[in-house]
Amino acid sequence: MKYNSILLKMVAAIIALILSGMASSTIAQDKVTLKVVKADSEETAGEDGKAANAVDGDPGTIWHTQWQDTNPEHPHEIIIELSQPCRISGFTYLPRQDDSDHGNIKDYEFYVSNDGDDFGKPVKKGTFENNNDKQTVTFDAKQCRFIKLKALSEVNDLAWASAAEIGIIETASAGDYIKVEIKGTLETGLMAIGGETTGTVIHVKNVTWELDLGGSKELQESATKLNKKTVLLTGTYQKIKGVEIRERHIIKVATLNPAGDN
Ligand SMILES: [Ca+2]
Repeated sequence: MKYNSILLKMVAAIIALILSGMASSTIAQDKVTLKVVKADSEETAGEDGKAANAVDGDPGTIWHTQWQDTNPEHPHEIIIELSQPCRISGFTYLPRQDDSDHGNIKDYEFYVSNDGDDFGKPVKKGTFENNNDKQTVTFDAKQCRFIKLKALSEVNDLAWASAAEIGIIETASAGDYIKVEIKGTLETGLMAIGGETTGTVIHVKNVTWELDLGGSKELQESATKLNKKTVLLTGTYQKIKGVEIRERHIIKVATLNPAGDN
């Protein structure tokens, strides 16, 4: 009897390990997308130079400041919103890829912001190379929701600014996280949440959270030992894109301890 129960526990632990591997292999972080929220000027009559072209992923389309009826002077600026707050360590500027250099930015300032209003001082100032290669500018990582590229001058000292694509460089630890401390009932074993199978969950009142034990043997052992028990755990909350359901709410566990039975 005793031997059987030990064997069962070992099998359960192995299943939990396999499931945690399956769960982490089917998840993918939300990709950050960019949206232009403001540009001081855009040419939409003489050509399709709308600001949104700077983030449409197509090197063949450009943002270009007005040139048909009026030629507003520098500085020019474009403000871009990220689909989620992000840690970035730089940005990229792809000049227009046709045979013109009109609007190619020479001197620039780059800003970041959390609210889209207060951009403070530039995180970087510089001068782009005078060619149409993609230019990458890096700086110490900054958390932000908005970026602003300000053009101070043009390669031929003309009035315009243009861009084929503007992008961001996300740092490895991209995205926001929320630290959590949860007391609830742990459950390990094969179960389904909205069509997804998962290995370990915690029930708190009527809410069930998926747990990511990060492949830690120690945490797996604790989870097996604490099955159906009241536990206190700490970790970080993440929203992850699911395969069968749109969003999965997952707690990446840092510590897992018994909280006394009740
Ligand atoms: Ca484009």
